[in-house]
Amino acid sequence: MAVRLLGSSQMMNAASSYSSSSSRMFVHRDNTDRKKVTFKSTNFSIRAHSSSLAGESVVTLLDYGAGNVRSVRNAIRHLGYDIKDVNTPEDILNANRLIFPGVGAFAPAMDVLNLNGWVPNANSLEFFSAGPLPHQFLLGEALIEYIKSDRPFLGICLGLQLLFESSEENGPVKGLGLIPGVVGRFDSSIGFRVPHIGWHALKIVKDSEILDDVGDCHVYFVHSYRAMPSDDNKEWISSVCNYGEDFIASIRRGNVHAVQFHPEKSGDVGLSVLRRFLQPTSTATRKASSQKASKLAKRVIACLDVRTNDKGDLVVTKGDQYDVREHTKENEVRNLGKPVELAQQYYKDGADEVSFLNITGFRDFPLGDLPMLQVLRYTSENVFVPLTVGGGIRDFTDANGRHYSSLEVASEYFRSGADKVSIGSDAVYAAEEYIRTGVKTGKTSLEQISRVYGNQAVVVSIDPRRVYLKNPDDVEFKTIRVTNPGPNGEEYAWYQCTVNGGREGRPIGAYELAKAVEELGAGEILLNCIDCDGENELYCFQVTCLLVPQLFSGINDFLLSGQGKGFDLDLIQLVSDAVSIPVIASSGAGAVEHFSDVFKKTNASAALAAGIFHRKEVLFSSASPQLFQFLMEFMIPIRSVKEHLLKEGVEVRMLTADYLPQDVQAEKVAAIR
Ligand code: 1PR
Repeated sequence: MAVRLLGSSQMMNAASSYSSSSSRMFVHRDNTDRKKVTFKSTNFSIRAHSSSLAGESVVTLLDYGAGNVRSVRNAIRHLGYDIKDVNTPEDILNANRLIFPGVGAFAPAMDVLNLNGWVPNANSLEFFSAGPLPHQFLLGEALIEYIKSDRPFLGICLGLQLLFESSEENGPVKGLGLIPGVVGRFDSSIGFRVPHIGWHALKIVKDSEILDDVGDCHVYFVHSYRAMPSDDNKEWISSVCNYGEDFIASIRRGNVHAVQFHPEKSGDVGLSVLRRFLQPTSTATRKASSQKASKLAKRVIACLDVRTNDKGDLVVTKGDQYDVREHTKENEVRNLGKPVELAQQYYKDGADEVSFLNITGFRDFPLGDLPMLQVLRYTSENVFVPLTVGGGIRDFTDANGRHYSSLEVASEYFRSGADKVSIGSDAVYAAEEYIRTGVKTGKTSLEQISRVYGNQAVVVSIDPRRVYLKNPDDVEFKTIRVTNPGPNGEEYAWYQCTVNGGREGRPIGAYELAKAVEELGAGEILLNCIDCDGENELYCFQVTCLLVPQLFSGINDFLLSGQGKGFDLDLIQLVSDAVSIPVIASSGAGAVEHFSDVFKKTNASAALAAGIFHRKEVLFSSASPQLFQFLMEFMIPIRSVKEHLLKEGVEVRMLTADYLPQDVQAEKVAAIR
């Protein structure tokens, strides 16, 4: 019997039904009272042999279809390698180099390793789940044997955790048992936000060739569980990180490597980790590491609001308080460029993440919007930082009466290259219902997607408007005393959530919504503010500077001095205090100081901006070639923002290319003036 799978919850069923008829496994119950399968001892000998497919340019990939492995595939291909997928235990034993990018949760991943193979299907996987065994070994047994024989292996994220004895995730659940230790959850009670999402520098504790290019650079992590260093496992550890406590960031023993971070999402540095694994003979020298303590870096995220314009083209647009139409006779949708090109540009400029928001998703069906899926596919081929996509994630019935679940919509986004999905309107309805009934139905899009893909893959996008009050007791929602009084001298406000792109106000506050969605499974909050969205004084000033050349030299000073109104700090602090998951501050950035303000005055983990990054694109296209070159090199807002943050003592991830010595910069400027 074959079981057709869409996600990891189905994998659990597949594994359970197989285990009951298999004589090769023990079956036991753990404290979750869920049927579990574990390996018999693996005292057998498997002779690995080379397959003609496993040539030097081929990498074997163990992908069981539970999340976005497209990025790992893209990164491997980007480095010039072909991929052979594992379908059977023999494929593991025949590999020359094996990469295991574990995704999803620990228990379902172990359940898959307790199977003895699968056959790929166009959009999902069909697993052999019972009946006569078509293969001699289980996948996990083959994996243990492969690793024990010191063959080239790279585990990524869950692919590291599964090597340990067990995990507390939905458990305890037994792991492969190769490394002593238990994988546990980060402790959010000590003031650290969980999941641990973002860029962190490593403390390298032993020579691990694949980390030779990393030095002090930051790499990208996203996880809620971690393995801890101990005397029993210290021989394995090659680097650690500190997030409230030390955790294992990578291991190395002989040819066996595993990393808790995501090299495929860590930009050029991450690609170099993969390259060094794939070409271990590379002679490049090791980059020095200062070993200085690193905190989780604050993230700077570029956001692209995407929609189809009146001509039918998918464009990046940007509204002012969500109004994206030009105030001209034609009333066209503001067109700021092409989504794939802009995303690539921001990646090169140093954006820590890129978000696409399909802003007409509330009325259009995203799976009917194939261009958006294409945008994701193309972008993920060349952009090696996390990609989030939002807009229209909800259940939908099309004109032919076919029903699509929000999980199917999200799955399609993940398969197309998204690392996270962002839910707006549907999360508001789910939170309202949850607050009203106090019952988690498990059926909302938020709950379903986070159950299958993990809460780190689910962002809730909140679109509130500030409502001023004379008296804080006038509403049933959480109010704040505002820093700047309202138009009639009001000293208080609450933040009313909206749906449908800000068109409809709902009877729920941002504070209440944030708390409810955290309980329902959100891993992160994207906190917009309609009142602050899309400040454009900076753009006007830049245009003026170009038209009046004498002012040109003032642009950089202006960028560093700031003119826009900035983030709504009251709102951001209100919501960050409500939850223990990371909060992304959004809306209103118009100057570099706004970023340092938001990081110094609130507990935001990341700051997202759109207008400040896009508008130079329009501006630059009218510049002379020399001026264009100058602007591109020195007026990159993302770089300016990060340099400013660094100067202000805020830890951020910098590109290695950003550290251009001052004299080289001065020479370049002189050459074009
Ligand atoms: O409700 O699940 O379909 O999701 C719709 C998503 O689209 C939501 O995340 C919602 O915020 C977004 N959205 C809907 N309409 C608009 C619009 O602009 N007309 N854009 C819209 C929201 C906010 C950010 C923006 C920041 C930073 N835009 O995307 O980029 O505010 O801008 P700034 O730096 O220029 O101030 P669903």
